Amino acid sequence: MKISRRDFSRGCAIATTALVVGEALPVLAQVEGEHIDTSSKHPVPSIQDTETPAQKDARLKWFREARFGMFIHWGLYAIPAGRWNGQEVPGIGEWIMNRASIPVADYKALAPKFNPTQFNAAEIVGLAKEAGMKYIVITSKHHDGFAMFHSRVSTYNIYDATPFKRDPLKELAEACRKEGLKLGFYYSQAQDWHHPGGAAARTGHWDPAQDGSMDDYLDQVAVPQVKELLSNYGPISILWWDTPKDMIPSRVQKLLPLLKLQPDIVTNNRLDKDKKTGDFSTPEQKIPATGLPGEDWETCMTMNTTWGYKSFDEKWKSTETLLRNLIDIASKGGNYLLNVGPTSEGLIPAPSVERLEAIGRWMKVNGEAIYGTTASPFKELAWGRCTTKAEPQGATLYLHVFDWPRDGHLLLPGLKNEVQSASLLSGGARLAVEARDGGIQITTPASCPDPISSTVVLKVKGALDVRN
Ligand code: JFZ
Repeated sequence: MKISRRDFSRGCAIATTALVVGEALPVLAQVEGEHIDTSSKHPVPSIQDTETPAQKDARLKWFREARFGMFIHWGLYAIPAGRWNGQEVPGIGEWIMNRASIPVADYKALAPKFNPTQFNAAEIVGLAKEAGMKYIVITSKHHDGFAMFHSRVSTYNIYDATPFKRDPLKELAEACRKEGLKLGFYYSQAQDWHHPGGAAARTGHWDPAQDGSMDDYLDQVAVPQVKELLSNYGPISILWWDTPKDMIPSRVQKLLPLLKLQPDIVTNNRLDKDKKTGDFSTPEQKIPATGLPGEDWETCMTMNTTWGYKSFDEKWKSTETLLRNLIDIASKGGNYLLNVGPTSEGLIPAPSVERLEAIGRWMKVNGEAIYGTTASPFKELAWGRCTTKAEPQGATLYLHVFDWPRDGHLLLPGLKNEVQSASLLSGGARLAVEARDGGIQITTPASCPDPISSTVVLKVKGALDVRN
């Protein structure tokens, strides 16, 4: 079921009434510092607060099935690529302006040098699709305040301030539509180290040019730019807010109602500082040990140690690690948003391309065991992970075997269901199954189908019954 515009406008009517409640909050804020509201619902209603559970399920359906997406961190920071005045600047690449306290005017001077003529939206979308990714989230404006799209709100954008004179977001939107991938925008709503009044985490402002009213910045830059992003690029599937520094309810209230421009949009929980709005949590660079039961979530992660391109960061994770992360995340019910940081020419670094291609080869064989699956019913499996699909007559268990059994026996402890069949996903060879130690034992061939992870498909009857 889709959420119709009519349903949504009803939601807005409720929202307008409820805003009155929100208006009392700034007063409270003065009395109690920033600890304003501890109730579970944010005082500012959003789509999430005004739809029915069934409507929410419908809106999140694609996101829950997708499991794998591409994060793109791309901006002016790709030019210094981690070095300023000949020095390697510590920390993540896109933070260089902050980490090196670069004056606004000096950083701004990068713009006329930004000419990423090698940028090819079709190639990037093709790479993501080949890797098995179902969506892309790109930095439309990171903390440096530079818009990677043709904004009419501030000339500090890739179309007006660079010789490139193209709008990569428009090109990506078209390519995504053509290939059937969803597109999301990352937007740094609070931190903006360029426009006066924008917040600066870690250090605070380091250049008087940054000083100003945060509310004016929100009204004059963030709100109209988010309006542009949600109006000019067709269907936008995710708004990925970030670092909600000083995002008190009165400020959240400026941005949250804009989501009605895209009634089907899915958002993360980084809009407000209390994490009370949004659809999904965003564990960063880590996989929660037991997932986040009852929540939708997405782990975002770098392939090396930076989001924005750094020329000297060679600490690449192996394809094995990346793929096993994806499987681990799927087995815990989450999504994996894996980052690439294009260069100042617009190219994705070769080590990232190689890894994505390798992941894609695995996904072609094993994707069925990732997409649309739900979390493992087992607490722990010594040899790997499990994902599941509930079906009318029973369930499918996908056994992701990281450590292929040397003794030819794969033990599934505590599974009580009657087994219908067991087979290898690759090639389909049938495997023998017998009851063993209160669970089942599958006989496996000697040779390991895939050293990274081999998939055994187990069909069982009835509702899953596992005694952990
Ligand atoms: C933020 C950004 O500052 C960073 O540049 C990058 O875009 C990343 C994806 O997100 O960094 C964060 C945000 C939140 C946490 C840590 C780093 N956190 O909640 O631990």
